[in-house]
Amino acid sequence: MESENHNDILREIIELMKAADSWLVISHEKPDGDTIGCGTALVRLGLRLSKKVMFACPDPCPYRYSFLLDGIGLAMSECLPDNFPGENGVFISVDTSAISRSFPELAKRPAECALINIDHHIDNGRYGDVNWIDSTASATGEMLTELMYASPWGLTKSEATALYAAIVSDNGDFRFASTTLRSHDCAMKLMHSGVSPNEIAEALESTMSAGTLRLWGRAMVRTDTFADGACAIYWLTSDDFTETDTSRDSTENMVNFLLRIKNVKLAALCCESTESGGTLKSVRASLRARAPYNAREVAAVFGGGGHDLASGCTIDAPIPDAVNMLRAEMSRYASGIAADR
Ligand SMILES: [Mn+2]
Repeated sequence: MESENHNDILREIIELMKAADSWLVISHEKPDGDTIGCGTALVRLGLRLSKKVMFACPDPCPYRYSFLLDGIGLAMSECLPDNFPGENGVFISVDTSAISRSFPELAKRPAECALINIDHHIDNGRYGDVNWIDSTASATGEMLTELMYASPWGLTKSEATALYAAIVSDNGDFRFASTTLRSHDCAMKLMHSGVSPNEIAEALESTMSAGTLRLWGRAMVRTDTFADGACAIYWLTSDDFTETDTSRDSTENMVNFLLRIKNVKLAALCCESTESGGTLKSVRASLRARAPYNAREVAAVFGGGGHDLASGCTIDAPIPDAVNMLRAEMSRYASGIAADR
């Protein structure tokens, strides 16, 4: 039953993409490797099929993923382009759980253009006209690999490279709990299309600036463990970013490092927002968990969301207060888990 639905929805999406003259591909804010990899794969496919295609991404692409834009940078836009995708066009959002996480004005899109929503976030708001949501996929890149394989279009090496980068950046190089047989099956398919895992690893891993390493050092010396060693937290102020000449891009995957501490099951990185020009600064928190701990439940207390093991939230408070509030909530959560045992 489930696989029939799966095939039906793949067929429906492929038909919509085939019939449209233009595609407007949409990513989420603060783009990560999954949304950039999926978006650029679709742009490359669209160009190959002679579609008019644009990739709208609300924030700049992190330097780490800039190699995925080689040759297609002109198709990038930081706003929703006017009159695009046009009359016979579709919107395709990738890895985006809510319209508010990309372009809120998409809610007022022209009725004749369908929005195809492809995502693996369990809390996806199903805001599209067609919604393919699969929270068992370790990355939206897995879903797009399957879509491409089910289509008559095939996959070029550069499209496959973008999807492979999407997958490994979301499932921690096949190390996170989200990794399944299906993840490796997708990797095999992508290697059949010419992907070189080594080339991609080099492109992704050897892109750190010295400033980024200094930034990580500033967080690491503040490592604080609590709740009998089950929780860990560290934080960065906006001065840390300024003085190391870095931005929030430089914190990708930083929070995962805390889970390397023995027995830590819930970890958080708090970053003072460098964007708000006003005096009231907010704090962006990234959370990671190891089962049975659930990062999404903790983020939800502060109005955030995400996956069970990886989530985030924004706390409108100065950084010392935000860190204290989050630490208190993590402690409360950890003692609840301990009491259940
Ligand atoms: Mn993702």
